[in-house]
Amino acid sequence: GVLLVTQVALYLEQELNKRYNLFRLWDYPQKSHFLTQHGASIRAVVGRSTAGADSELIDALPNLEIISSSSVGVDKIDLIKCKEKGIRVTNTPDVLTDEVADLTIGLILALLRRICECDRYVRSGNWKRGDYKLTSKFSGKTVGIIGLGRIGTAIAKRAEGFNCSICYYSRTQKQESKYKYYPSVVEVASNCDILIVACSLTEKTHHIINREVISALGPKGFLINIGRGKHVDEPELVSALLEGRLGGAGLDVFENEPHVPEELLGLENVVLLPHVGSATVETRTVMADLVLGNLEAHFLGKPLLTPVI
Ligand code: 8YV
Repeated sequence: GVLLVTQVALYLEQELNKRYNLFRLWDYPQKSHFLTQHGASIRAVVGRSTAGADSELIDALPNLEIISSSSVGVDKIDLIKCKEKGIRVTNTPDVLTDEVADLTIGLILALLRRICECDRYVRSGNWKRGDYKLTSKFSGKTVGIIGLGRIGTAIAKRAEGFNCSICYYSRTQKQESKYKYYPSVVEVASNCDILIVACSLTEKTHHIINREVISALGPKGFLINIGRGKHVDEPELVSALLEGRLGGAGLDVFENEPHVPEELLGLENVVLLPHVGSATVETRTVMADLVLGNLEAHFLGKPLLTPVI
């Protein structure tokens, strides 16, 4: 059996249902009851960024062989436990890189040029009462990127197209990169106009955007988060925005999705998106095919397409 731990694209769910004996965890209001009854028959778990497999779930599935996640981030999976137990884990890298990088540029432009607010201005009829206020230019600004991996690099390439200077922080300097490296996030924040979070979520990157970083970015700086909500100390971000200590924020992710801090809803200098970085028909379809491909490879005893471990 295959256990789906959260709702996924309909196409993926239908394909899983065609190929396997599929259990949907949400069909069982009493999770513990489901696990005692069916736990031993589950050989694979399918999840995504909203739900994976924690230590408790893994322990309840004695015959689990593989976890295939429809996401590049695997922060909801207990990788240490999987390694210990020899459980394989796969994700969906590369296929969503362009999509997330495109959305990041969209978020920057929406935030700096206030595109969403402009749209509301026209719809409300306010244009007839006078011109819209002036906004901020993107081209030529300095962009700081946290995490120069696949997605960070794709964002940098796009920002170069806008004549931006690029600097970055990552655990180690990338020798092959022409961008300016700073060995700390605070230094990047002090030296850029737009700070973008594009690293994976680990214990080390949890709250990597804290009060000190926000202060370094300052009242003219903009924060963009397309990583995970937990990269940012959200209460600190909210108070900095409310007190005018940060210029603005473009957020695709939040600490406690789908809950967004109430205080942000009334602010004009934020753009709030419902975690849609990879959410196009094209990309979600390729992601689904990769999830299915990994499961198929595993059950045929072939090498996994995109193994994490
Ligand atoms: C999605 C993501 O939210 O890939 C990731 O890590 O956060 C996104 O692509 C998602 O898991 C798609 O189902």
